[in-house]
Amino acid sequence: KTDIRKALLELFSSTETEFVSGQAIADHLNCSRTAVWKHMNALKEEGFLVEAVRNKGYRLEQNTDQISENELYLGLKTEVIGQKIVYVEETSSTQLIAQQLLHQDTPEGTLVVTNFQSAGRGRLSRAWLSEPGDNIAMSLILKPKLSMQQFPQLTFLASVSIVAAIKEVVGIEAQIKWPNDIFIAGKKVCGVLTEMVSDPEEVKAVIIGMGINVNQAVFAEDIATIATSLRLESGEKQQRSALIQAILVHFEAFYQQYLTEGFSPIKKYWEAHALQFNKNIKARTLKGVLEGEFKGITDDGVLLLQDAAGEIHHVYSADIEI
Ligand code: BT5
Repeated sequence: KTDIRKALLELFSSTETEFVSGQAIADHLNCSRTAVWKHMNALKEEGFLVEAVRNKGYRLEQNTDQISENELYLGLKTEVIGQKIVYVEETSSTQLIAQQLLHQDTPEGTLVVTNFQSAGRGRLSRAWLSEPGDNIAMSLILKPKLSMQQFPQLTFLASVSIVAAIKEVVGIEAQIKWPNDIFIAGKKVCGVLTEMVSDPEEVKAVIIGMGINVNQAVFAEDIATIATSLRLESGEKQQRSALIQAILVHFEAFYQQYLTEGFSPIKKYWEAHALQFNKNIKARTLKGVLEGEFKGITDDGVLLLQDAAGEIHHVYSADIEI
């Protein structure tokens, strides 16, 4: 079924704004015209804008959701976060551009955004895949005065900001999977990558990378079963710039609260949106698999897991199975 969808989308992306007759689609897919009609309806249900005109055939509305620096600045209600935005049409990774900007002494709150990231990175040199024009790939630069132990807290801060923004703009209650994934309906819609830039004396800055599947509808084979997008979940195309602005506004509010009141209000919000909170989980660590109830996180962002014997384990690094 995903193969048919892929073939359909490929057909439409090569025809641009032209109508394609039902017969031509049927020939291309090697199926009946009734089947074509069913496939087109399925696309419609997934949120694609399908236009069907008698005697002409079908047309798929092309991507019109552009991002630009101007659009991102317009009406942005923050004081620091996103007050400098660097937009690039294409890059290997926004994390790298952020690093280069830091060498030029860019201010706190600088945001790097791209329309297409060709070599996005996850944690532990895993890949972050993103189709051009559909998604959000961005990196935010912060320069807080924090101790080494506090830095992981910024990942959680980013997660809660994204969850709040998705709720506001899309109307969906997303969940956070420890440590850095955002899930909707059991699938990953966003990943956060926090990197420190330090010299031997001090931490100089933090770069928070955020990758969000927004309007992408088809995913590469190896992530097709685990990934979803805001469009797939809401049934509607989303405007990326509106989402980015909402993330910046929520980030600034949480960040100010964090700097004055500490981590505990962030932690509360995080735990209230945590996937499998107080439920049984399996944590795959380097030393083996731990099983038990997920009891929350510590102030250092360490996962707390209570095993069957009642003992609490501190999990510093692991993949959580759901
Ligand atoms: C992450 O890593 O989830 C962090 C992703 C951060 C990406 C942003 S985009 C802007 C900035 N610039 C960068 O170069 N990176 C940041 P991790 O927890 O290691 O998860 C990676 C795993 O998620 C992969 O191994 C895949 O299994 C899966 N994955 C890859 N692309 C995905 C996608 N688009 N949607 C859902 N899952 C994906």
